[in-house]
Amino acid sequence: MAGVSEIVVGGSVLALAEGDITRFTADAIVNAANSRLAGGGGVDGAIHRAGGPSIMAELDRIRAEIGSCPTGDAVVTAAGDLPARWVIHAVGPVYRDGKQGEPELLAACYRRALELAAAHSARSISFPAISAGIYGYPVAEAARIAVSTVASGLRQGESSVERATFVLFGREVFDIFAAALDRQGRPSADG
Ligand code: AR6
Repeated sequence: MAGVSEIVVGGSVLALAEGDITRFTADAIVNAANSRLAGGGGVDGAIHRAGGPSIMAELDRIRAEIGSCPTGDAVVTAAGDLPARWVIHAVGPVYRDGKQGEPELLAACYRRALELAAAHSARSISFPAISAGIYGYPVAEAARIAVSTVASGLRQGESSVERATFVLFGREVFDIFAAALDRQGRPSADG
């Protein structure tokens, strides 16, 4: 399935790319972190490996200050060796059955990441499919929430973000996001 790979929302571009987010240049890269901000596998492991130890050193300082980052929230560090200025460490929910507030928490962490990007005057931001790996969120549902939340954040128009890109690992996840973006881009979904 081809699907669309970008749409214009509120004067900004919402795009999809397939690949490794650590190789993708953007002002801000979003990490799928855990609330301990302790690093881990998946995209979190890749970001710390590629970005180098300065990112964890900064998270150590943040942890000393705030303890942990609640699910649905995010914190910002510099991006070390990554092709970016900031990493926004967003904490998505662990998926149980979808009735434990997971949709709201997933939407909250995308909204928060966009807010933090705007607070740092970022013009471009890249997102992974938060919660859709180790945290077990069904990908189609995670994609629908991700695309609609970021689209509505961009549509509000006061953001510095001119380009938001979902950088997706593997063709399968890309195609699922493409279907969600396609639905979002239709006039009826766009309001
Ligand atoms: N670039 C882009 N996407 C990636 C990359 C990459 N380099 N690597 C993996 N993905 P996950 P979660 C995709 O598991 O579900 C960690 O241990 C992956 O295929 O990284 O939010 C944290 O510390 C999937 O589609 O994040 C937390 O404890 C998506 O990124 C926990 O995992 C998200 O998968 C967070 O789990």
